[in-house]
Amino acid sequence: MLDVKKIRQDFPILNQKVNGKPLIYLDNAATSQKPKEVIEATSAYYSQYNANVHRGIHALAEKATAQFEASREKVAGFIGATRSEEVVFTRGTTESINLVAKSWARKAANGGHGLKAGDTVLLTVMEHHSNLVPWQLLSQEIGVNLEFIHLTDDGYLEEAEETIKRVKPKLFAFTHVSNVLGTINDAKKLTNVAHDIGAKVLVDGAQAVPHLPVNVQSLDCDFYVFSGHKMLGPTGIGVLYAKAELLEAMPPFLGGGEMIKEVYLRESTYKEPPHKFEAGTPNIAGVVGLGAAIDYLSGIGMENVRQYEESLTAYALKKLLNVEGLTVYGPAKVTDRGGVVAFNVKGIHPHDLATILDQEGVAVRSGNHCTMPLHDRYGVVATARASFALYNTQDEIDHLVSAIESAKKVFRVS
Ligand code: 7TS
Repeated sequence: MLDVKKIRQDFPILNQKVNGKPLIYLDNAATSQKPKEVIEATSAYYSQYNANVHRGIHALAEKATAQFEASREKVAGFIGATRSEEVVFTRGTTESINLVAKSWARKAANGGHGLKAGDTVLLTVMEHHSNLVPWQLLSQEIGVNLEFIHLTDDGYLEEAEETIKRVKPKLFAFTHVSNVLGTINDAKKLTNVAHDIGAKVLVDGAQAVPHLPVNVQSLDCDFYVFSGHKMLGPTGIGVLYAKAELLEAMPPFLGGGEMIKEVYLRESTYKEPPHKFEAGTPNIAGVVGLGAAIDYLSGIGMENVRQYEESLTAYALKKLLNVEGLTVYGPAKVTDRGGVVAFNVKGIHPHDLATILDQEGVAVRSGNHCTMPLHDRYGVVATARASFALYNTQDEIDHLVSAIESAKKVFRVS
């Protein structure tokens, strides 16, 4: 088990009052807080070795480049990639998915990769907008068909295997863990089924990598994407993992400095991956901070993180389901879900609920959480959502529940 008391001391932001009450931060699915190790690593870059990477040969530039590339190695090790060349730095999950949609998908000429009019992209109804809109844009531009795996009432993918076999997609893109239902999809099995019919697979790991052990080689997916800021790292930095042979065949995403070998007036040659996809000066401080976040998580161990968050989620589900008039969305079985609990309280709009919780120092998110189709599926416009991280405690969940009870009194909901 984790020493949560000790862990909490690493997160300076947690030690404060909000609206006169101790802060209880339960909005980790939106973004996590940062340990001092990450803050200090970012600050050390700016205060000790700020320089551009991959260009200068002076001492600071060499140190910055070494730290930058060391972070890439750390990311590769953390997700079990075979080589660090398979790790492309982006601004986040959203940019990583757009990179695949712009580069891989729009280029059918490269060794048979890519998509063309009439090809099918299979998605699911539980996707975050960032795994819907890029494919809608592609559909409007080149005429691919979009198909969807629907959801069961209890928050699972419905007839996933049958749908994959029936619609025979060229690409299947789905979330590893839902940011609303919490559902952990069986990414390995789904990837296997999709590969059997010849599809490529993209897994959105934004809510998985911060909370579960993830190994891309074991999953065998073609693309895996995630964001630094949800895994204790800085904002503005994310990752696209892709199998080496795919990256090699993909055309550049953005053009400019850093990504070229030789430039002539009318044409250029490009560097090998991953640099081919990293045009311009990158978010160096972000990359360094992400490396520190990975060191921090690795020091604790992702199995331990998962075990602790699972027990916290079990506790939260038990407590919340005892509140009269409260509906929880997603699987009842805690082993099938991450630390995300979306709910509604009868008679109180989630925005009103979140406002009252805020007055009690409890930070939750309310709204559609960038999943409008998912909310449509369950016939609600919005939900309130509590989402946990390794520094949350049972005591904080007790406060959440009593704050919900106070809100019910304010709104005279029995
Ligand atoms: N995919 C999933 C499953 C997500 O939860 C999010 C962000 C994204 C993609 C996009 O990540 P970004 O870092 O590129 O923005 N989810 C949320 C959320 O649930 N509340 O705020 C952001």
